[in-house]
Amino acid sequence: MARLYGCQNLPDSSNMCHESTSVGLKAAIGVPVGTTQLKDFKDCDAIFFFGQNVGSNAPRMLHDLRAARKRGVEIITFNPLKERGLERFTDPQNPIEMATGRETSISTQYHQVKAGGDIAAMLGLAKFLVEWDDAARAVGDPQVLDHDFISQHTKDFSAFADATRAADWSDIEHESGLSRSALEQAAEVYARSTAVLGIYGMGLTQHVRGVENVRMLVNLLLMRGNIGKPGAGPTPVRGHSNVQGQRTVGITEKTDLVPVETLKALYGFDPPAEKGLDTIATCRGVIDGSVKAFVSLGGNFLRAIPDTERMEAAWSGLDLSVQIATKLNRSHLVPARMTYLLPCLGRIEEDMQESGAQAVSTEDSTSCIHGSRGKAKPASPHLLSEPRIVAEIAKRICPPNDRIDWNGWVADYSRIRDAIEATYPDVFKDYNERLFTPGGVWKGNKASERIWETQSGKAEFLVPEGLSAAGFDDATGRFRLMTLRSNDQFNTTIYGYDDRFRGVKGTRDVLLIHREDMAAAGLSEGQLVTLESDAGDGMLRQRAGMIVTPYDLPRGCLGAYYPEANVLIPIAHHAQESHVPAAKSVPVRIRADSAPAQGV
Ligand SMILES: Nc1nc2c(c(=O)[nH]1)N[C@H]1C(S)=C(S)[C@@H](COP(=O)(O)OP(=O)(O)OC[C@H]3O[C@@H](n4cnc5c(=O)[nH]c(N)nc54)[C@H](O)[C@@H]3O)O[C@H]1N2
Ligand SMILES: Nc1nc2c(c(=O)[nH]1)N[C@H]1C(S)=C(S)[C@@H](COP(=O)(O)OP(=O)(O)OC[C@H]3O[C@@H](n4cnc5c(=O)[nH]c(N)nc54)[C@H](O)[C@@H]3O)O[C@H]1N2
Ligand SMILES: [Mo]
Repeated sequence: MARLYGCQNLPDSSNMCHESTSVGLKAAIGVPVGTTQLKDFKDCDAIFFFGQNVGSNAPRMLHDLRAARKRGVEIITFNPLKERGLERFTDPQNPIEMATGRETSISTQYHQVKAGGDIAAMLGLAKFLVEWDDAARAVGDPQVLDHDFISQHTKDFSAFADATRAADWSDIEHESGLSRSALEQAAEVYARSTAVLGIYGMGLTQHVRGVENVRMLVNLLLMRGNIGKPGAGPTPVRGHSNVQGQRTVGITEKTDLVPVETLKALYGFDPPAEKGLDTIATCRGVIDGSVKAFVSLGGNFLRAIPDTERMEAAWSGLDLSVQIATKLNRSHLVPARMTYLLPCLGRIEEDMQESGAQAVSTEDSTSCIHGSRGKAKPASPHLLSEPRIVAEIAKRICPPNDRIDWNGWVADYSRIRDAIEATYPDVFKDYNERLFTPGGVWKGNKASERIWETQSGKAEFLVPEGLSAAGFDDATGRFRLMTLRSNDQFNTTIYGYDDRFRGVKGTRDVLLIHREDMAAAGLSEGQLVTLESDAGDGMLRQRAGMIVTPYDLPRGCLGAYYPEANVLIPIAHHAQESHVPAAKSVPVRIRADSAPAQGV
């Protein structure tokens, strides 16, 4: 509908999430997604785990981690916070563990890296490896790096190796917040492991240098050939059930990712040639008035994006807001000049169309595509499905096109899948026949076969520009704020006020702070403070009534909950290449509240 209408302004949740992965992995190894599958958990002998809170946000993976641990796999974690699920796990399906309270400890090493300190930490690991390798080769000992792989498959290794040799240990220690000896312990594990998974989440992607974070992880993996063999490879943990799949079928603002010629041939129209708007560009467009209308297919845009107050104020300037959703949310309460709330069926609900009950499909983090058929009775007989709503809008706004059978697509979704297959024949061969394959249909992944669809045809090392991913300088009184999810929320939907693994109860207005930073700032536990953005753009952004809560995290770093803290993030504070809002290192200052804030 968007392309026929003539625009590909398709901002989506991926723009706020793993776009740093899509950009970074594509440039480095030629695929925008992870190279691993679930079976790789059974073949790895070490896991390097960066910035993902598995216990709350990907709990099913705890079983794979636990099984790996039981096999003796080393799990080396880098996270500013001691996340409970990464420390230890009691298997709810194991009667003995449940009855005895026995736990499996998960991480074998836990490194509380500074927020934004991962480039430095990974450079430290790489420096050890290069230096050990230099020394070993000088005396004819077995090499530490996989030089066969490096010379056959990669580009720019020597520039990267030189950068590690030149890096200064005191800078690495300062920027990572980790000691040289701690990094040495981690590097030793990496050097002796033969198959390493590099797992990561928002702790790497949501930084000004989030793309470099991802590419540093790839650098590390490439050094010992840890891509394209069993048990090894970059493993981004995605969020929404179909956030990866929607990209695969063309939801993108980037023309070069669209099969323009195929669309032309199939449907006889000229798809837009110019780049569309991503999430950040959309925010800017709403503020400057160049965006006139917003159609939302799911999500809670106004709550998920940065700069909440500015964006809510600008929203009323839109001519039109159309919100297609399964549940009411905050974005629905902020009207444009004309607003439509269109409730729709959800994926678990039965979706009856002319040809019978319909199925949809999703793609998971491991590039497996699964069919999904709703079984629950719809909340109301009046609910329409998403394809129906989109088709009805499209019929009214798109230029007539006799090659497009909107009604036929809605009557039978397998015909939409036929069209997807025709558009992407390699990925979606025999799509309908294979839809319900047990375990899903693996989409295939060229990098996992060591075929590199990059500019150079090789996997590319990157020399990072600097050691900090934060994108701003440290200054007295300036902190790095991480905006986090609690256990009792799913993104912008808050289910409860407890965060049980972190020991937070009854409120979300907490400010997690190191005890010594608290003392140094003259604050006391339980005191109310205001957080103020320190972006230096002259705009006042603040959140009052935050409860000072001493916590085990690195000095200079703070934690608060998303989405409440989004008011503090300037729109301009985003990953350079991917435009992911840099929600894991926001420059802020703390001001003591004179009077208790309202509502606390
Ligand atoms: N229950 C539940 N599950 C979810 C979601 C939810 O809201 N609730 N959301 C879904 C979605 S859309 C997504 S994208 C995923 C998100 O899942 P995660 O990727 O786990 O995202 P966050 O909860 O934001 O937490 C990021 C983690 O990174 C750490 N971190 C912060 N800054 C840094 C840093 O600079 N370096 C390192 N190494 N670590 C850092 C934090 O301490 C935290 O443990 O979860 C998905 N699953
Ligand atoms: N500060 C900060 N900001 C962040 C993040 C962070 O870590 N820190 N994380 C970012 C990330 S990773 C993400 S993914 C985004 C999430 O941003 P969004 O995707 O915008 O937020 P959600 O809360 O997942 O959206 C949930 C809403 O989607 C609708 N919905 C649910 N299911 C369906 C469906 O099947 N169909 C339709 N049509 N509607 C449905 C419901 O109305 C529900 O209220 O937030 C981003 N924002
Ligand atoms: Mo996400």
